[in-house]
Amino acid sequence: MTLAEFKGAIREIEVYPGQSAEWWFVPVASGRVNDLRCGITGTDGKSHADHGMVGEIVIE
Ligand SMILES: [Cu+2]
Repeated sequence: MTLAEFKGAIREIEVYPGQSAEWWFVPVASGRVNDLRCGITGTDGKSHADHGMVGEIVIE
C-alpha cells in the first residue's frame, strides 16, 4: 500500500486519505505557515481545500 509520494525535489507531497507522512528537514528559522490549501478542484466544482484539505506548518 502506498502511503504517500514524494514528488520533484521534495517540494510537494501527496498524502492519501487517512494516511500520514513524516517529512524531516532542517529549518533555518522559526515560524508558522497556516495557509496551506490544496488548489485542485473536484468534479463538484469545489476545491479540495473546501473539503478540508488544508494544513499548517509550525516550526518552533
Ligand atoms: Cu487535494
